[in-house]
Amino acid sequence: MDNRTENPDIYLYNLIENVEWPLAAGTELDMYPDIRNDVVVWMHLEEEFDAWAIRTLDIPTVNRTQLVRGLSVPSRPSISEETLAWGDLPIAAFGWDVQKKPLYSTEAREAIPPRGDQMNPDAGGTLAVYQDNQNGDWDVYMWSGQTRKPVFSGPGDQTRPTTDGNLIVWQDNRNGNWDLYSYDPATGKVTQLTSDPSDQARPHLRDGILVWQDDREGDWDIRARDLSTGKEMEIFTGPGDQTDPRTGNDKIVWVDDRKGDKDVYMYEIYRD
Ligand SMILES: [Ca+2]
Ligand SMILES: [Ca+2]
Ligand SMILES: [Ca+2]
Ligand SMILES: [Ca+2]
Repeated sequence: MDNRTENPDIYLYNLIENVEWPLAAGTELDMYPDIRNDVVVWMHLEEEFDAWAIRTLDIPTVNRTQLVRGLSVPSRPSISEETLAWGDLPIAAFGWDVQKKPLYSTEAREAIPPRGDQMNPDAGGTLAVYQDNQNGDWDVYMWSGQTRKPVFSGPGDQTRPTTDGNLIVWQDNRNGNWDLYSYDPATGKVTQLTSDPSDQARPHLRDGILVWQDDREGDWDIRARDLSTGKEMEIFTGPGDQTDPRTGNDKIVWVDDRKGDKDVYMYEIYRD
C-alpha cells in the first residue's frame, strides 16, 4: 500500500524482472493488499455504492475478479491457495465479524454471526484463524468448514493469529508482555515459542518460516524461526523500527522507518 499519489494505491514489485507495477493506482481507493503465489487480493471502494469490495488479480493471466461486495469498513483480507477470509463491521453496535469462503466457490454460513468482535483473520489452506472477544478478553479461534472453536480462551489477550493451514501461531500477553505461542491442531500441542520479557508480536507464518517483530534490543527488529530446524534468525536488528513483517516463498518483507519515512524492505532466505 502506497500513498505517493495522496490516496492509498497498491503497487506490485516483480522480483524477477525488478520492475514496479501499479496494480491499482488512480483516484479510486484501494487498500490492504495480500498475496499468495500468483494471486493478489485487496479492498476497493465502489464509490457508486459507497461500499467496499474484495478484488483479486491473477498475475499470470491478468484476470481480475470481484469476490465479495457490500462491505461497510475496509480491513485487510487474507488469502490462501484455497480460502479467502475477511472482516467487516456490518452493524456497528453488533461488532466486527470475520467471514471466510472457498476462494472461487461458496459455502453455507451461520445466519447469526458470533457476538462480540471477531478480527484479524488469517487464511491458511482450508483453515481461517482470528481473534474473538466474546468472553471478555481476546482469544484465538480456528474455523474449518462449518466449525469454529477456540484455540486458546484463557486469561490475557491472544491476538493476531496466523496459520499456514497446519500450525497456528499468535501473540499472547498472559505473562505481562507479548510472547508467541503455537498450537498444532493435529496433536493438540501448545508450545510457548518466546519467553523474553520484551515484546514479540505480529507473527506471520508461511512455508515453514515464522517471522515477527521483536523489541528485545530497544526498538522493533525483525526476527524469524525456521520451523523445520527450530533455528532462530536475526533478519534485521539495526536502528529504527522494523515492523509488520510478512513472509512467503522464503522471502520476508517489512515496513522500515530507519530513514525517517516508511519504506518496504525485503530479505531472502537461502537454504543450504
Ligand atoms: Ca461479531
Ligand atoms: Ca484470552
Ligand atoms: Ca516476550
Ligand atoms: Ca530496529
